[in-house]
Amino acid sequence: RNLEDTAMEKTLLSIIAASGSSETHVLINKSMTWTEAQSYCRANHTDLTSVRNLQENQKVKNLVPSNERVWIGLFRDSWKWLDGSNSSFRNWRESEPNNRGHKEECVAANFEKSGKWEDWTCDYRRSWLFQRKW
Ligand SMILES: [Ca+2]
Repeated sequence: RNLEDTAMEKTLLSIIAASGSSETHVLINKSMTWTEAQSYCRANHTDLTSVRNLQENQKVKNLVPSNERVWIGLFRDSWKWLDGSNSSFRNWRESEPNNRGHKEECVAANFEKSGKWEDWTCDYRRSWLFQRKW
């Protein structure tokens, strides 16, 4: 494979991603901090998963074992999605976000609780979800 082929492939993938109707979520069972997971995603031209509605929550619920908490792409900048998604959907667990110790900046979905969200310190190591649009 030469460089030109690789460039072409990237372009094609970008086009498909931009038009993307079908979005795939992938669970990575390798414990990382939220920031490490984000870096890994960025290096692969993707992002940690956005959960923008109940339908997407169901999608990821089918993917993650029900005893797990996983990082998702939401972070405290008045709660924004990494990929820039706009959505008013919120799925916080009761009494969350509670910002314990004033340093809980990242969000994990708790699949013991149907994927409800909890804010956590970003340096906690856990599995994580990323999304790809091809
Ligand atoms: Ca919390």
